[in-house]
Amino acid sequence: MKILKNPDPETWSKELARPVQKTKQINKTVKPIFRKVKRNGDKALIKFALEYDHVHLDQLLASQEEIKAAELLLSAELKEAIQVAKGNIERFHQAQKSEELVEEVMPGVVCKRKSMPIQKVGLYIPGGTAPLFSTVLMLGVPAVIAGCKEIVLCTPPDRHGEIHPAILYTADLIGITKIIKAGGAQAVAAMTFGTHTVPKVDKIFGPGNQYVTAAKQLATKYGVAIDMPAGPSEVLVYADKTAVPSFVAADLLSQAEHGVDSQVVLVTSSEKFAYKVLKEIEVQVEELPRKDIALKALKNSRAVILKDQSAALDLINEYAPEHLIISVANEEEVVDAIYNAGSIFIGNFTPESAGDYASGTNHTLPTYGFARNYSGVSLDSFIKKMTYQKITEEGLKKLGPTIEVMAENELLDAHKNAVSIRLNYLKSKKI
Ligand code: HSO
Ligand code: ZN
Repeated sequence: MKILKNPDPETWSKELARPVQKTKQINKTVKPIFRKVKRNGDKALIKFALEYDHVHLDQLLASQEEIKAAELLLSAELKEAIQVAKGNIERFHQAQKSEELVEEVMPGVVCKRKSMPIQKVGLYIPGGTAPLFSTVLMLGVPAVIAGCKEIVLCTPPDRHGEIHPAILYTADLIGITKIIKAGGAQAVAAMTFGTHTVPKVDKIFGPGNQYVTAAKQLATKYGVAIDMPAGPSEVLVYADKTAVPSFVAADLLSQAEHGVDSQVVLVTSSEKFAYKVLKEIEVQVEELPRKDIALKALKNSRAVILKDQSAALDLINEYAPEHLIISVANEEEVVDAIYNAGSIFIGNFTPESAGDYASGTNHTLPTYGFARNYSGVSLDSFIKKMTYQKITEEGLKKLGPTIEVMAENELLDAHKNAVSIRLNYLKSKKI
């Protein structure tokens, strides 16, 4: 982890640049995959499973027997943990429901706004080195609460053609029945175009490797929406002497273990504190099964010493971290000064892992500085808002002339006529 002492603001963006993504090369692979899935549907998915997952699949859809069997493979302890997490995530996302809005803006002119679920959604759950069953909760729970009509989940099978039992169990617990054994860009392509087994969806959610990310971007070219441009996990910890070095080290490592291209950042006013954290990292990383990954991620990572708090706040807002942990004495003041962060964790006893798994907030968050202009996933991500209006005769008499003069000045006479024709009718009716 490189240490930066009071770096000049001019150098911040360069010094804290995230690892670059090789998008050009990746798109070269992803585009033909899209073409083949579009043309050959299920057959292409089976072929790609053989090529990339090294398994021959007879069935792409996970069977009810497989789903039920998964439950028997999990410990009671894990099942209970998943249920507790599900309860909290449900509670927080249920609370995000908003009332229908009705406003009579003028006598006889009533406007309404109402939430409508996106009808068909696709959830991508990565397999590979870490089976992210927690992501099934983070995407599935709000999709169900929103009332999405069709929820399809794609996840890559292992070499035996199986899906991790915790992913199957969690999906089943939420009520997701369409679980497809497909991973990578081909899964995203299948949800984009639809195949015999995979329904075409309106919006695709979920994290994934660079191929999945590129595929999601490509899906938008075909009219499919995506949750956000996703990148590797990251955390920024802002800590002073009231923080605990071993806690901070553990938090930094918790995101460093996600992937070699993850980035973690420590910002602190005290150089001594920074060294204590670095020492703790050295000790703790030794014990991690994913030590090699974490060590590589630490190479992309920085400890920034900034004596001046207002400079530290500027740096955090400029960096716009996916996760921000605030462990300082004047935490409230600092929290209020942050306007760019995906999700904020406050105080010494709020590890970021809490939000990753079980506290209730969503862990699908904007990375790569996108916290500047994107929100994390929430109930809103599965909803669109529709507006309605009803104008009475009286209402049109009042509002009509306003519309007429505006239309006339935009040189759109047909627009004007749509009002005038009615006003004339009302006038003649009166006589
Ligand atoms: N920190 C990840 C989410 C996750 N962590 C899943 C553990 N499991 C992205 O925010
Ligand atoms: Zn995590």
